[in-house]
Amino acid sequence: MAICYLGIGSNLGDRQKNIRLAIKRLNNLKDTKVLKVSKIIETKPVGGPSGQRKFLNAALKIKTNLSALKLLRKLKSIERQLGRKQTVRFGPRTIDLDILFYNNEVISRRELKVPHPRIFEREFVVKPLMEIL
Ligand code: PH2
Ligand code: MG
Ligand code: MG
Repeated sequence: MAICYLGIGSNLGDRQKNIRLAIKRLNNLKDTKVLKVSKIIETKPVGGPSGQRKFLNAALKIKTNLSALKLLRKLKSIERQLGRKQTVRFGPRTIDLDILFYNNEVISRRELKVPHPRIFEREFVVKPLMEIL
């Protein structure tokens, strides 16, 4: 069983609903339970095209029997189910689910880097994360 911290964000559509639904889907994954959810905060977009809407961000603590890579695939699938389209880097998205930590593992693959390489330069990640750590 792994303890894992995730970042979640949305700045398209009904942001609150997207986040609530994503958490629900996550909790419904096999052998996965959401243990903690931080407060949801509104944050200024960092990077990406100018003029995009503010984000709602939060952090989650989960436990899971999925490997980090399997978890990543499930997160991508939830993102697609909630209507995420691939657009420009850091552009607007209905939902974004990022693995921040997976136990104490260090993973350096093309498709997945853990700990997430940009945690500490991003207040929208650090703030909710600190709350649940
Ligand atoms: N995610 C990004 C890029 N910029 N800015 C905010 N405020 N919140 C985010 O979740 C976010 C961002 C890439 O994933
Ligand atoms: Mg992200
Ligand atoms: Mg992402």
